[in-house]
This record gives sequence, structure tokens and C-alpha cells, in this order.
Amino acid sequence: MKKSACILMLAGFAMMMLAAPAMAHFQMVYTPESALGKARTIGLELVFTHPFEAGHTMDMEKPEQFFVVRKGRKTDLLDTLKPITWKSLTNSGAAYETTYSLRGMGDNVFCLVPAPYYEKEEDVYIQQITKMVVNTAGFPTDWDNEIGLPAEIIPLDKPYGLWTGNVFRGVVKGGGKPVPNAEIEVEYLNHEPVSADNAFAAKAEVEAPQDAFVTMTIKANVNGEFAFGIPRAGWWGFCALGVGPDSGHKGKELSQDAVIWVQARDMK
Ligand SMILES: [Cu+2]
Repeated sequence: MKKSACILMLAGFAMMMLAAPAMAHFQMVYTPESALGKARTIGLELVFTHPFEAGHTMDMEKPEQFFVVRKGRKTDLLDTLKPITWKSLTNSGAAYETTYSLRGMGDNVFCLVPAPYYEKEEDVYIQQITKMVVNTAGFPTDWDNEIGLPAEIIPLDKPYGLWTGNVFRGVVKGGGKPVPNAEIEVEYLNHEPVSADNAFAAKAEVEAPQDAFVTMTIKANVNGEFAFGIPRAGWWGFCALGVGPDSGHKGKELSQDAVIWVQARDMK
């Protein structure tokens, strides 16, 4: 092959690599069970990772905020966080864990505002503001309330009350306003987190036929609303990209994303 053709091919290959979507980063706030019969102490793990593949886990810095909202009251949990090292299938990353003693009945909306993460490959900061709801005794209180986070997905269906095959709907908001046509990445937590080991189980629940199934991409409508039919039991993460009002951090671009996790169960 002529040298010029070879260089062209290499250039083309490099461009393809650049254009290839990086598998979606996902901020997790994990606990095994989101719908509990009664209040008890639960474990929580905060991990910034690639949940479908149990892939590369990014180092988290100390979060800006971590709190829980119950019956409209906010309880700060930031100082309860303990650093841990979370093992993915390919590396280890700095993460956090805590425990929380649930009380009474109702919804507990856990909210995490992580420190912006510098993504070297893209030369941007990413801040995935994340919600996860745990309910006790089936008594609904706060699940559908807007917390007022800079980037937030407001659920239209209970995030803890979904059968497999149900639809999960939400409204994407940025700075308190719906975000028309927001782009939302969806991922299945495909490797069970083993909390005792601070690691993902090696076994995958499903195999993806192709990359479009690893990180699924859906769009909100003009009102910022989206819907997703849940095909399998387990935890599903939804991440609306770059919807928050802050667009810069330390002189670089910042993507302020809104994440919510929902859990579906099989009818059996
Ligand atoms: Cu990634």
C-alpha cells in the first residue's frame, strides 16, 4: 500500500476512535433492596463506574453533598461517608460507603452531588447528580417530589414499585425547568455488586448483542418527559446528559448530568 493511503487509513481509524462513544459513565448510589417491608439499617455504596460491563471505575473525590429527604425533611449524610476501594473487572477506583438507619414508613430519597470528575480523554469535567429512592412499608411520601437539584430526573412512576415489563417515566429538569429533547443514557446493572467485597460479581446477567445495548440511548420529548419499558428485573440507571445549568469548572467544560436509579422485580 502507498504510504499516503496508509496515513489516510490511520487518520480515518483515529477519527473513528474519537467518534466512538465512550461507554457511559454512571454514578451509582447502590443498596440491594429499594422496597423494604419495614425500616432497618441499610448499606449504601457510592461508585462511579460502568455498570453494564462492571468496567472501568473512576476515582471519586469527596462529594459536595450527600443527603436523604424524608417527609420533606433533609438530613445531611456527608460526614457519614467512608472511603473504600471498589473493584471492577478491570481496575479499582476510589468510592464511598455508608450505612443509614431507616425509620418508620415512607420514602427516603438519597441524593448525591459528587465532586466534578475530570475525564482526561475528553478534557471535560463530569458531575452526575444522582437520586435513589428506598421505601419502607409501601407508604408513599416523597418519591415524586422535586428535590431542587441543579440537574434532576423527577420520576412519574415509583422507582421502587416496578414489575418487569412496566414502563418507567420521568421528567428531566435542569435548573428547575424541563429540558426538551434531553438525551438520556440507560444502563442495566449487569453484574451484581458484592458489598462485602467492595466489588462486582464476575458473572454477567446478560450478554449484549452489540454496543447499542450496553448503553442504550433514548430521548425525552419536547416537555422533557421520557418513558422506558423495563425488560428485566434488577437495577436500571437513567442519565440525562449535560442538563444542569453549570457548564464550566476550573476553566474546562463541565457536563452536569442527572441520574436516577430504579429497581424492577419479576412477577412470580
Ligand atoms: Cu465511561
